Amino acid sequence: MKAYWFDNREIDHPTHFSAQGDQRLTHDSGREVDASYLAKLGVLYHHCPELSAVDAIAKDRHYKNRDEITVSPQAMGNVYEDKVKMFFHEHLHEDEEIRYIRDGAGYFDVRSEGDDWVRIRLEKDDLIILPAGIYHRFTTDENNYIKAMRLFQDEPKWTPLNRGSETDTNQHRKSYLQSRT
Ligand code: KMT
Ligand code: NI
Repeated sequence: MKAYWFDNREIDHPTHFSAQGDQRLTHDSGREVDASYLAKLGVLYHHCPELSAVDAIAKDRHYKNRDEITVSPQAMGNVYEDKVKMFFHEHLHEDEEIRYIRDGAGYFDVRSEGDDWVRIRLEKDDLIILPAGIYHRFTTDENNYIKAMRLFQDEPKWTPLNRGSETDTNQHRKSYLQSRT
């Protein structure tokens, strides 16, 4: 895991720019964000080389279900590009989102207190917990490959609610903002 302030202005690999899509570049401002600031946002990180650690977290938080998803052109075929664009739409969920990376890498961007993006790079064995109500988005990196375990408290219900006037007044959003202060 590495977290840093997202640099909106970055054009870091001009040769890949149009072919790969801007969202998959690093956008690293060089200003790091530490785990304690993530915790302030309600974002929790765990390094889990052993699956037993994931099982313990799942048990502790009353998670009953899980699945595995591979996001890559090989696994998804021609819907891959559309999926990646969809994941990158800023949204929230009314439930916690837990992701455990099994292989490959990707970025979760989360909104800071000042509504700036913090980019969190996750690789194999990284586990992240995003609280309900936080605005976020996801993208693969330039390698276009991530395999992740998704954990669900009950049914796979993590409908993305795209940011807008309705999400700003959503009860889960309000609760999240209250928990952050
Ligand atoms: C999400 O929440 O955007 C996803 O599940 C993306 C794939 S899991 C790394
Ligand atoms: Ni999400």
